[in-house]
Amino acid sequence: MCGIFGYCNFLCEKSRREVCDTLLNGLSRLEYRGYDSAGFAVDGDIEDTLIIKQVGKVAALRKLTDDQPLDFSKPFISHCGMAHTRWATHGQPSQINSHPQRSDDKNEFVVVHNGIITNYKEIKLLLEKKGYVFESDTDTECVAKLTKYVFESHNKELNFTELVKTVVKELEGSYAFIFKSTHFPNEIVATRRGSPLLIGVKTQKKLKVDFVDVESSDNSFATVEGQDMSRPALNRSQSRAFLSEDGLPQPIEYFLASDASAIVEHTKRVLYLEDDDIAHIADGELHIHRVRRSKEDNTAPTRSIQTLEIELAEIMKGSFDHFMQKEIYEQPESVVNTMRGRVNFENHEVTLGGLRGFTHIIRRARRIIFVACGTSYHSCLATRSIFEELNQIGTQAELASDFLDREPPIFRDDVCVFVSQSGETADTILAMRYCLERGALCVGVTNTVGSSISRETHCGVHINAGPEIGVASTKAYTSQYIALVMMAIQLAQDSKSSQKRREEIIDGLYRLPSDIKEVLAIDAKLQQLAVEQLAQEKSLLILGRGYQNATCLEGALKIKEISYIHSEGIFAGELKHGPLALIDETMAVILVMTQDKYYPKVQSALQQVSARSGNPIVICNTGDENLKNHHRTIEVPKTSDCLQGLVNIIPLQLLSYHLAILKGVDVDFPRNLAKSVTVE
Ligand code: G6Q
Ligand code: GLU
Repeated sequence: MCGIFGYCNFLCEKSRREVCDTLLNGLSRLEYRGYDSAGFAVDGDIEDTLIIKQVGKVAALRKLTDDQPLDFSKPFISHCGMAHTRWATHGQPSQINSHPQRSDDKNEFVVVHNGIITNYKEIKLLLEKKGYVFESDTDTECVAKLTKYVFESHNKELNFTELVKTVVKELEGSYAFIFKSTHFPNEIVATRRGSPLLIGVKTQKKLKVDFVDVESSDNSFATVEGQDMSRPALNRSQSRAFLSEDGLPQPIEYFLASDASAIVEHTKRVLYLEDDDIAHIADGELHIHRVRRSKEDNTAPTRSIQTLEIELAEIMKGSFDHFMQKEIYEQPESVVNTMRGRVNFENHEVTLGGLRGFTHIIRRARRIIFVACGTSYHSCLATRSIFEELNQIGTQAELASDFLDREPPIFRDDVCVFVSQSGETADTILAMRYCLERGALCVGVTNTVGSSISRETHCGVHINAGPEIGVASTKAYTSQYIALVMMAIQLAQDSKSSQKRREEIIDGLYRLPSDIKEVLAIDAKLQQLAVEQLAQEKSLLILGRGYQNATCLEGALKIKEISYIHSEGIFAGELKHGPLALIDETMAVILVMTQDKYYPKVQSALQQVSARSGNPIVICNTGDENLKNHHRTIEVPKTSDCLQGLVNIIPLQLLSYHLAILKGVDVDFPRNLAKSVTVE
């Protein structure tokens, strides 16, 4: 989904050029999240708000900015600006549909939005009846115009926080917003429900405390129509975090963003907003309010200011041409990071601290239900059978969207595991909340600290893969896979019968980094294969069986999503039930045929394909002379059967990358896709 970025400087002078560059650079860090158009809002010269926005990527916006007849040297001792990269959900990518969206042609209220307002049509109808004229096709525009309407309905008496509180109470759907207004100069208000938003804080001196109070206010609210109401008595506690020693306001900068990759180069001190938080930045202070302050609101009374663990280098490409390539090559390290401090290779033990106190409950589960989307779903498929083998608990893998469509029965003795790299995928979040409501124990497996899934589940495992910027998931897949294998092992650790099996798997995990390096070493051969034998194909079938079912689905997804070549993963056991009709001398086939108990059955699939003049490329274990002498092969090292998919996916990741390059695709920004799909 899209990227939101906000920048506020207080008592530290910045030129308009510096402000615009900070906003533009922030957007470029978020561009992988959605990038069909971009824009920002800054102060003009006469207490007005300037909006500069453009269809296309951030580079186009940067060029448009440079062409503006503005005095870029103009200094601002205090200023609030905001920016947005869009991944359209309502209204085609176009200049007018880009964000910020505005309330009127004077830009009295401007807003940037990540998410979907599901009741925007009703709001739009109400406002059109009140005489408002809409200029865009977006859902977001109704929020900007509703803000103006509410402000005027209350004789312009509401303060910025009260105003936004009143507006968001009328909204349904998911959002992260930043609001800016000419009525509230040098202030911004940010709020979220279902989409991520965090705030970085940068000060010259150390902060006095590392948390911000959530300010209580009484329950009386303004309403949309200007009814009588007691002005909510906001108990504006002086936010202790931002006072300097002498109690005077200090120079300070705030960075708001959809994720940490846009903040880390400025500061590592960040605060994660919770759903229904309203953050108000004014006079150098950050105040946190709640949309609804009531007894049921069991969020913490403060928001801690945490220290980011990621480094700037991690979100840069380094010597690689693309983030995806970098992340494929990072896997020997990222898999170690996933296991670090959790696997004791000497005594063959796994300890996942995030499950502490819940392991005994999970062991008694009636069912284990994985729920995920896309690549994350494939990591569940890859590990489902080792869960069943080691723990003798029925384990199923569900696609979140299908799960939500079916609304299946879920019981208190079910354990539901939500796997999500971003931790913000709407389908997976909605499925999680469905299961939470029904009393199931919910486990989160994510790569993003502070994400909705990691915060709302009862317990969980952070896969520690480091930020994954490339839209096509690679290192997150292998780290999710390993995290789930570690979970399966930990759950079985009190059983003697599986002791040997667990030791064999843990020894395989120990060798995994070198196994992956061995495959990365044949990258040039894979590139040649792509150039000489696959680049012209219109369609590509990938066959696998058993543990390799997931490999063939994941390999096919990689190829289709970044090279746009149609590719289909087919369970080899299903070949004769229909797909075999596709096989002839022209159909490109990759067959995953590494050594495991299914090998003889995959052998018969190979014979079926060959008998129809198929000429598959076979992914096999190094030294499989039989296959090497009769087929084009990609040789990979052998490991434990349930881990072999971690090795077999590497050549498919590399092949998809090379095919995309040959097709001239912008690998890190594949068309129509975004890194995190935070809408249904
Ligand atoms: C795959 C894509 C995509 C992704 C899903 C789930 O290469 O990245 O399929 O896996 O959209 O995303 P999350 O893992 O963030 O929930
Ligand atoms: N729904 C809004 C739109 O289509 C926001 C999309 C986004 O999150 O980028 O403009």
